Amino acid sequence: MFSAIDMAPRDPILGITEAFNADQNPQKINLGVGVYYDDNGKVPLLSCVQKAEEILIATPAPRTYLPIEGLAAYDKAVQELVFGADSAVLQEKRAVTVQAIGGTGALKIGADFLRRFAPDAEVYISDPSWENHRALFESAGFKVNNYAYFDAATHGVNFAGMIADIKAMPAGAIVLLHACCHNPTGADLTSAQWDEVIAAVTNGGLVPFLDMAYQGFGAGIAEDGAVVRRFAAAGGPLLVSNSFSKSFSLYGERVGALSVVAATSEEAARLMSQLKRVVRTNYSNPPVHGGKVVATVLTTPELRQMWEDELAAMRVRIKEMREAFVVKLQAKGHDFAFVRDQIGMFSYSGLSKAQVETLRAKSIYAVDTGRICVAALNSRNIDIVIDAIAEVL
Ligand code: PLP
Ligand code: TYF
Repeated sequence: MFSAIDMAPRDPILGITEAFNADQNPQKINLGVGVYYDDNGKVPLLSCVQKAEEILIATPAPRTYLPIEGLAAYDKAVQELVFGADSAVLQEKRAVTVQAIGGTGALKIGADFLRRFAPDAEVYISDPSWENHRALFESAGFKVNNYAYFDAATHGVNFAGMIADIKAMPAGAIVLLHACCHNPTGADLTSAQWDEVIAAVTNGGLVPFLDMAYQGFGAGIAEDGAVVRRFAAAGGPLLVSNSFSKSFSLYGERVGALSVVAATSEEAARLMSQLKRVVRTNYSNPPVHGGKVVATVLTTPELRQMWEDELAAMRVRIKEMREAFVVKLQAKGHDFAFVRDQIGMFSYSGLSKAQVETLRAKSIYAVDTGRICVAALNSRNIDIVIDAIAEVL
C-alpha cells in the first residue's frame, strides 16, 4: 500500500535551513528561519532559563504524567501574562488555558476544537500568513480563505482591504489574526486600526483566533499583549494561542498554550472538558520540563525580572539591526526606510524571488517571498549582507 504514496512537499522555510546546513561556505548566512540569534550568531540560552533549571535540578521530582491540561502553575502564569492578572475574564473565571506543544500545538488544539463545534465555519487568514496556518486549519478539515493584509507598494498593511474583507465575512467565520509582530511581513496594525478590527469582528459575530508567537518582540510584553486584552474586553468568544519558543528561546522544548474565553464560568468549564478531550486523543498530556521552566521564571520575581530584561535586550538588538540595515543601504543609495517601521523578527524586504536566488548563490539564505529574519543579522554579518543586497539591486 505504500508504493503509491507521493513525496510530500517540503516546508518552504525549514527547507531553506536544510539547504543552508548543506552549504560548505564558512561565510554562509541564514536569514530564512524565524529564530533569534544573538550578536555572536548563536541561539541564546537565557540566564533566567539556566537559573530556573538550577532550581529544578536542586529539587529533583519524579516524572509523573501532568494533568491533561498541563501544569497548573504554568496555565495560571500564562493566563496572567496573556490577559493581565487583574482582567475581568480572569476575575470572572471565564478563561480556560491548556498547556500545548508549542504555538503550533496550541493552534492545532484550537483548530480541532473549533472543527468539532463549528464544522461549517470557514477560516480566514491574512494574505500572506505563516505558511503553517493554512495547512493546520486545512488538515483539521476547514476551508481556509485569505483576507487582504499586505500592501507591497507601501510595505505596510493594506488596511482598507483588510477591514473591507473582515466586514464581508459571514457571521460565525473564524478569523485568525497575528496579535503582534506579523509573520512574515513585519507589518502590524496601529492601535486605532485594531479598534476598527475589534468592532468589525464583534459586530460581525466572527470568532477571533489570536496567534501570539512573538510577545515581547514588538513594543514590549504588556504592549504586545494589549490586543488580546482588548479583544477579551470586547466580549464574545475568543481563542488565543501563544508560544514561548522565541520569547524564552526554548524552541525545542515545545512550550505554548491555548486559551479560550467563554461567556460565563460555567460555559468555561464545559469548554475545558472539550479541550481536554482534544488533547487526550492527540497526545494525552504535555511534557513536563519546558512548562516547569517557564512557570518557575514567570512566578519567581527575581527570574521574572531577568526574563523581562533579557527579552528587552533581544527586542532592542533587533531594532538596532533594522536601523543599521536602513542606514547602510541608504549610504549605498537604496531606500529601505520601511524596514525601520516594520516590527518583530521579520521584514518583507521587497526583494524578488530572482534576487533571493542570486543572494543564495552568495550563500545568503532568505525566503523566496523576500522575507528576511532581521533577528539573524549581527554586527559581523550585516556588512556582508548589505554588500550582497546592494549588488543584487
Ligand atoms: N505562529 C506563528 C505566527 C509563528 O511564526 C510560529 C513560529 O514558529 C508559530 C505560530 C509556532 O510556534 P512554535 O514554534 O512554538 O510551535
Ligand atoms: O516562520 C518561521 O520561520 C518560524 C519558524 O513549519 C517555523 O515560525 C517555520 C516553519 C515551520 C515551523 C516553524
